[in-house]
Amino acid sequence: MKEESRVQELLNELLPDDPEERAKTLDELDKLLMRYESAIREIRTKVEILNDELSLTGDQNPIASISSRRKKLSGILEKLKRQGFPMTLESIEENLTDVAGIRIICSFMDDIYKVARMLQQQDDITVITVKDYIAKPKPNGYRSYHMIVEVPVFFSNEKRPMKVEVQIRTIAMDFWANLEHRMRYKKDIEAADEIMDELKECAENIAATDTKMMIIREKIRSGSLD
Ligand code: 0O2
Repeated sequence: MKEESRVQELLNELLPDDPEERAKTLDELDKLLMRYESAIREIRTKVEILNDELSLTGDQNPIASISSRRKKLSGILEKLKRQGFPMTLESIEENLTDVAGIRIICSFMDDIYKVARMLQQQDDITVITVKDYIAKPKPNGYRSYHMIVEVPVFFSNEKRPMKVEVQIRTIAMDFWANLEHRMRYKKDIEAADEIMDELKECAENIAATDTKMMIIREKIRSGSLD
């Protein structure tokens, strides 16, 4: 089935038949997606402010880069369907935690925890879940620090708590995850087991290098006069 008609089919499941109700629900859907985009902006601004402040106190840009994305409508509907959740707007907010996503890339491993702690301490942020795949890597070698947080977003006549998935990892972990992600979505790949073993080995090497880079940074710091 063509992608477009598949999305339309899923959308039809979510939308009521009555034309007036249908238009109303479409409007609400637009608003919901806008709220997720606003939530991303809230978290992104918080992270940028932290980075500016940490840079001033001598930490030299602990954050290398920030990227964010709002899941596409097709991805949202597919995930609801795949996981057997009701095809409703309420169900999106209740059951999906990764509609809004932000990825923070740090140079050094300890900066990951510093940034995570600073976000967690902000009193308008509610931490829903934390998955520390750095302390406990996935069997394939995946390392990253994940949090689902809720942040209030203020609109003209209401305040809405919105969920955002925050992923924090080093440049090297991100390099690895991007390549592994490509592998995961490639079907019928030859020598898949061998590649997975090689990726696992790279993940271990990357973890060792990340640790060593922190040690070298400390040596440089303590050896410098400022
Ligand atoms: P995509 O294609 O990146 O969006 P969830 O499926 O999110 O409801 P889960 O899987 O328990 O629940 O959440 P988890 O473990 O926090 O993973 C969320 C996201 O982290 C994934 O989203 C990936 O982006 C990333 N991730 C997790 N495990 C791996 C991994 O082994 N390799 C890589 N490259 N990325 C990983 P999606 O929706 O699964 O995928």
